Amino acid sequence: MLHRTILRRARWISSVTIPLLLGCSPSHDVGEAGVSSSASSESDLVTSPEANLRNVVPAPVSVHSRAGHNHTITSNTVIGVDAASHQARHVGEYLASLLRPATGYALPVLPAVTPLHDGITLLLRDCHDERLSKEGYELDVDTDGIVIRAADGRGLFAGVQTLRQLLPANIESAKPVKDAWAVAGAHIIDYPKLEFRGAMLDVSRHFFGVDIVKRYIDDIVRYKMNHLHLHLTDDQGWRIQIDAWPQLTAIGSGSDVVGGPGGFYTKADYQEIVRYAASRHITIIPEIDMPAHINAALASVPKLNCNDRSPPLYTGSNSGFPSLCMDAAHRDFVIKFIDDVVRELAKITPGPYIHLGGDEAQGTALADYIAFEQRVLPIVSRYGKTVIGWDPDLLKAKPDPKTTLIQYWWITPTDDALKAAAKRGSKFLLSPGDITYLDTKYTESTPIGQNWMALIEVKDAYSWDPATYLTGVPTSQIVGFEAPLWTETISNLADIEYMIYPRLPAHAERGWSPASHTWDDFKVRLAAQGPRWKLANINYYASPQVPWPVDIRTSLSSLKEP
Ligand code: TNX
Repeated sequence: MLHRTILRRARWISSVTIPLLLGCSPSHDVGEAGVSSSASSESDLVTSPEANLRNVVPAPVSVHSRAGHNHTITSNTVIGVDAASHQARHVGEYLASLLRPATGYALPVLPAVTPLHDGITLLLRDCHDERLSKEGYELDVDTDGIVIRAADGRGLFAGVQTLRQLLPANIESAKPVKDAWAVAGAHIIDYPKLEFRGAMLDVSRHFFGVDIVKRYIDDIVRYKMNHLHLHLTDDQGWRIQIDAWPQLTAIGSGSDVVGGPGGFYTKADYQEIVRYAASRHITIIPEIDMPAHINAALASVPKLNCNDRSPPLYTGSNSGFPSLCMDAAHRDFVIKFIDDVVRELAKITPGPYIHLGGDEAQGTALADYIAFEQRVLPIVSRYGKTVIGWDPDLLKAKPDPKTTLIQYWWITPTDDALKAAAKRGSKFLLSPGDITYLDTKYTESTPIGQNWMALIEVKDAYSWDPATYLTGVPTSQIVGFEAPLWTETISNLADIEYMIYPRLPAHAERGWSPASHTWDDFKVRLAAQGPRWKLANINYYASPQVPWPVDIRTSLSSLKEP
């Protein structure tokens, strides 16, 4: 495998609607034609309910307009939630919290059994249609009100994200604004193509506090993402409290990639993140990267080193040099250390996964790497979790497909090792570095970010289908995708948002929507998101590839370039 320092030198630059009749659909009339995805004019793009209906990202599976049946949210509107369900109530409260600031309306949340007059009603009901799945929903807008139906809180939550985009962009304002809060009459059926749609935030190279992580969660749920991977440890910092090894945070958290103050999450902080994520139907995946990318732990615990001496904290951007010591004198100590860390982390992580890294272990001999992984991967299973590990590295250890999910970050989708792993039954999470890496510069002149693997403009980010990306691996073995944000060059919220917008919505659509959508229809819908980001105070890269509406183009200079 090529190492990334070599790659740094040789850079690669590199609506159709589907009407469906679902078994659990209520019977009702829907409009004739599907809605095509191009706005007719730029002002239309920003304002009309019909344009909003055309411009949803990710594009829903099926959209039928009901012309003449628009519904307007007013000060009398109520939010109805399935009387029997906590989940529906939580989603209803969340919806109210989204709509109250801009509308200034009370929007009381009331129990409901059937759709409420002048209401936005969220109903759960038996729905055995496989296609609708747990995250699918149906959304009906009629003169009398709006109804979202789903089999699960996750589906209601996804439907709420769609409804948010059906409202005028002004709904993103934090302060009351005068607007006609009209939503186009419609019947929408929607569900995801792939079950795992994730983002990663590296909190080791730069540490980001709980509030920024919450904002990141709010950023990714707009586009129906459902997993957040936290890269909690690396050479530059250890970011999670472990009671059995207090040195990890007392020493190992005290710096970052540029020698800044660093920081860490207490268990209470981490649990607060997990709770906030769960309230938005996001699963948190914690990563403890090993046996390389481990200098912060080596700096904290001398006996993890073969010479029993801790190196200093590392403040550069190189990788691959350190390794946990696996010689006969240290092996048991190191395994006990890992067992403690995984046990404590598993206890505060309700999601099914723990990520053990495994990437770029150039400082570990291959035989030692294989022996290490074979010993360590089962620890995660013992604590009831599925391991995720980075590949191409981890496949060298032939991990058990039943207990390990392979996160593929390399850029050779025809790789024989992958095909062989697929034959053994492995499942894959896709993060090809030259497509999904959110720390990558858009162009040579992007002021932050890396360029060692590629330059990734928004069109490049949209130019793949995770379901069919790996040659010779059936779609049934692709769980989904994850877009990682490494943070060597990224140090604050404005930087984070500049790198994820607008590429994250591109990946989100590739993971959610039918593959038939094209860049040409996507770029128009993406453009319509710009005013929403601006109103939500989200910093973003105003890519020249996107036909942003005139009124935001003229005010782009007010956006902060990091
Ligand atoms: C590679 S990809 C890494 C990270 C870096 C990133 C920078 C992978 C699993 N490891 O450690 O932060 O490149 O682009």
